[in-house]
Amino acid sequence: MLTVYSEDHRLQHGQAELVDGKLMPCFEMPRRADMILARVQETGLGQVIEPRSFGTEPILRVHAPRFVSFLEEAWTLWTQTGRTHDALPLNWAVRDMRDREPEVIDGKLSHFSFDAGTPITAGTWKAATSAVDVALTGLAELTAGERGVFSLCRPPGHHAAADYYGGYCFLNNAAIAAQAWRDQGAPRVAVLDVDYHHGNGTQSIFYDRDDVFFASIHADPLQEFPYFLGYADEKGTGAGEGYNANFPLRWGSGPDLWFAALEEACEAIDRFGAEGLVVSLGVDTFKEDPISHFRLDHDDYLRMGGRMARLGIPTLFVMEGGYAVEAIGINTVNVLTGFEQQG
Ligand code: OKP
Ligand code: ZN
Repeated sequence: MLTVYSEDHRLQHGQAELVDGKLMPCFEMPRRADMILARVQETGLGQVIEPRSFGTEPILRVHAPRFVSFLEEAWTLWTQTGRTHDALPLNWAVRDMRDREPEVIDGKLSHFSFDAGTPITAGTWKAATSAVDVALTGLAELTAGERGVFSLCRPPGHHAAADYYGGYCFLNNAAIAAQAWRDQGAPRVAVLDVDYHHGNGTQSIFYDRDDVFFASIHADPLQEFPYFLGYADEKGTGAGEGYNANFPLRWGSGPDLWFAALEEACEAIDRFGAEGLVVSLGVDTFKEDPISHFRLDHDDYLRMGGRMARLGIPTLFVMEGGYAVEAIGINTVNVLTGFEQQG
């Protein structure tokens, strides 16, 4: 299988995120991608290629122009106020408060985000746009005839919605690829999100549409981030009704419950009749993940890839989460190997 990878991911290396009421070193770090790339190379998965540049047009098919400009300018505006450390927001609009974009950068950070775990740094824009190029280059290889392609995106994307960032995500790599696939003529695209956390951004982007089916298996939002989206009764709205499927699982869930959900998700994708599949591939479902509470083991990732392959449609794997850094390469490449081994 081809892997698309860019060194530009290194430009996103935040100092700290707010967790447990304390500023802690970021779980989402460059070493994650290094470990995955090393495993791709040591297993001989296939060629590793660099991304081509697609510019902002495909990004603007998914994200709001004001939001994209904000991401591009945020670091400059932040440093103009004399600060050189990472930019983190501090408070948010809830319920009856106003949906306004403030003039000052601190207010803008609040307006365009939903958590304090996602630092904007000097290199964030470059790294985030490069991750989009990695996803779109993977798509181009797929439509040129590959059966499966691995886009080793970093930073991840599935928590980013049309006009807000958070959960270590700035631009929604998977959603941008799915939209580009539609724009290139695929009538129906499915996004299958197997990251431990709900893909709230991707769900939000396609929630009212019947041309992109979204299915997500994740920790119950009653117990886990992002808390406010990802419930089983979210099935889509308007034309999109019936085209969104959530499979929340309780903390402590292991392979039995997880693969039962995967079976249901895959059957729904089959019925939908997708011509293409985008997998939001997070491996934070691993039993030793430091921020998660599922119990998948190394071999489960092989089985996961095998089941995805049986859908029998061109598949773009887009990297999302996974924070057990020593195991992230093994688990990720196991999914890809499992996919390849399934005829
Ligand atoms: C991003 B991806 C940990 C706090 C959770 C946000 C997690 C974002 C995960 N106790 N902070 O879906 O892997
Ligand atoms: Zn995750």
